[in-house]
Amino acid sequence: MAPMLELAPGLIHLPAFFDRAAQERLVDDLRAAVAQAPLFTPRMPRTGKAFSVRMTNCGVLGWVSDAAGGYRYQAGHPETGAAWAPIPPLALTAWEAGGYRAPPEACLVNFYDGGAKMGLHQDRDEQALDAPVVSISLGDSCLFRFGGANRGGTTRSVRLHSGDVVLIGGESRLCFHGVDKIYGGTSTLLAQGGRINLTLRRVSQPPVEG
Ligand code: MD3
Ligand code: FE
Repeated sequence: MAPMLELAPGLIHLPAFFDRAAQERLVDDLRAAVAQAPLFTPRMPRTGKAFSVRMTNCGVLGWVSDAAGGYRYQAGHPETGAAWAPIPPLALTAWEAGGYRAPPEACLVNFYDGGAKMGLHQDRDEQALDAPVVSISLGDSCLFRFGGANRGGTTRSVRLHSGDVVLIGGESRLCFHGVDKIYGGTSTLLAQGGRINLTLRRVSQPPVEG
């Protein structure tokens, strides 16, 4: 594993956290997760505009969005009602690097084809804002952009590669961020190309320790 890089206070990049064998095992687990709870196309609240990224989830809660219900976490698939598959055990090793006292409840799985992007946004649908969001990149590299906690400030860009982990906590937990570009043909992990990002999240405030 390469050394960690602190991109901003609380924003930690762990390049090559997962080796190739681990990346392949994660992809195998994700195939099973998609078989159980198929990819869906989320839609913006109110307008119903489709995201270019397709999604599924693992864990007891999954993040979903549609015109009528908006952004939310729920226990089942928005179209089939199926329960989400368990979070892959290897993904939990990246969560442990974040040092939070309770396990993640949700693992959002984003699938980017060559043309997909994600606009600048904050992750603020969780109650446990003291918990980091832990991101795992698989497949083609991307250009990731992040700024501060206010929209419209200056931003910086970083490339994320297959096997990289990013911990988004502390002062950076509410930073604006997005994915500007996928670099096609930069990884052989996924036979059809594209990029997968897993984000592990604690949604509810954990119970107080007894
Ligand atoms: C936040 N996903 O699903 S996660 C999302 O690559 C999402 O699919 C992106 O944003 C993706 O909500 C990015 C990783 C990440 C990396 C750096 C950040 C999130 C960050 C820096 C600041 C704030
Ligand atoms: Fe996000």
